[in-house]
Amino acid sequence: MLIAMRNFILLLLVLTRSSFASTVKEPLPFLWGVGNAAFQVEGSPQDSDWYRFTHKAGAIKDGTNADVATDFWNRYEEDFKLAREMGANTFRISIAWERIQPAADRWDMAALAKYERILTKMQSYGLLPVVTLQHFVLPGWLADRGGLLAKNFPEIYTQYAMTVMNRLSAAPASVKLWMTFNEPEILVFCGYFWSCWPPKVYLEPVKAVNASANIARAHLMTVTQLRRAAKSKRNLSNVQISVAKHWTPVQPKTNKDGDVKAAQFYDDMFNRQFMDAFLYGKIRFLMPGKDASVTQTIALPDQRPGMDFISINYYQRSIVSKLPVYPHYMSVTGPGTKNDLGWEMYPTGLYTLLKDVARYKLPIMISENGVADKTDQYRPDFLKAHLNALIKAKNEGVPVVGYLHWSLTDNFEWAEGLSPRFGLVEMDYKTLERKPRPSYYMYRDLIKHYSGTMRGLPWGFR
Ligand code: GCO
Repeated sequence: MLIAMRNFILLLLVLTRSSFASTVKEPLPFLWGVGNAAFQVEGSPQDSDWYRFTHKAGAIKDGTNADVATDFWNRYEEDFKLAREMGANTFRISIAWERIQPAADRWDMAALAKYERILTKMQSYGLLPVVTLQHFVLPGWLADRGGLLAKNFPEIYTQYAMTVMNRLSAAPASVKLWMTFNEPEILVFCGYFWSCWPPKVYLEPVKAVNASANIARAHLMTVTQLRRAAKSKRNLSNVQISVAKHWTPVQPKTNKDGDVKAAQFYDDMFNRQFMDAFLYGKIRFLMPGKDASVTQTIALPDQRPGMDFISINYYQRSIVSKLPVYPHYMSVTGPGTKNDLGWEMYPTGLYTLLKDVARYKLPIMISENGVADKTDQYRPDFLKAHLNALIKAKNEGVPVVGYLHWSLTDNFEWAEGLSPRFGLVEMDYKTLERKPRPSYYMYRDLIKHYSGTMRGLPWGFR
């Protein structure tokens, strides 16, 4: 009798649960994870603007390149295993556009199938995939046509993005969390203003605003097509999309009017104008300089915001002052202790920005946060302090849904080369051996400690 009753109760539970699940979104767990990007880890590169750049004499500070990197293209399973053993439940990667579309009129289905295998393997380790469609790198043929400024860039990008999402949102890869671009503002500023990355032009504000507008148009066009397609295609119906936005909390150097105004301008130019474009279709890009502005409004379907969640990469704050000469502002790192790249470590900034970004009233994922620290002298405390800041904001009601540390392993740090070490796991680039640092174990313990208390929020797709 007892057994029959127990079975009846169990059956009842299953029935209520499944009918409930079909009407209410189940919360995802809090996302604990790590992230990387194709060019920085995969190795075996194809023709791209960055491949060409890394093979130019003197372009990369330490003279290294990303031809092998961590060989993630072949060794991804080792990294999934390490992430899983650390207790992570999420792993962010990016797709190399130049592999999928090696020429304007050629699509490489074998490369797409390889990503499908990588993502399926990832999930067999209990890791939820977060996938970035463009993380700084453009195919060589597109760079030849002008890169971000190419004629029809938004259409070209959208065709690529939809091809990838159509395939990889379906089983077996079943990716539901996507980012169209990584750090568009860094891409634009480094390419057209500060002259650090390809196409490496210096102080070209008109090109910078046009490139920003093209990225925003590409994002909005992709979101529009995705939402239209989602009405009839099941695999796309519960996809969530965002842009990984680098966000720097901005502070004026002094209370003087000039510094305060310069800081406001910098904050708008670097942080807010991008959010207004991606969320509301309000393309209003301004850079210092005559004629350096673009304005346009793009209507979004169903009046929904153009991002389903907010995704933030946080590294440091910016201290801004007025400059008497062009570009009329100067931004420097803060006064606190610096990491190996000279960036201030400032956990309070994570709290400040979360409180600020809460204004957009969407779930917020910290999609990057980490530190260049070769000897791992700072990383364990860095992790603790940043997670404390995150939890403080979450406890005060900010809808934070995840934290992805940058990065699981050391990797290729763009124009700086292989020297900066961002990994919880140290890379021996000669043997490609992966050796967990003390901070790997610290993150494992922190995940374990917080997992019991950190609840997910009712967002997501299940
Ligand atoms: C960026 C990128 C990463 C970097 C990381 C450390 O912010 O530049 O998203 O590719 O490697 O941020 O600088």
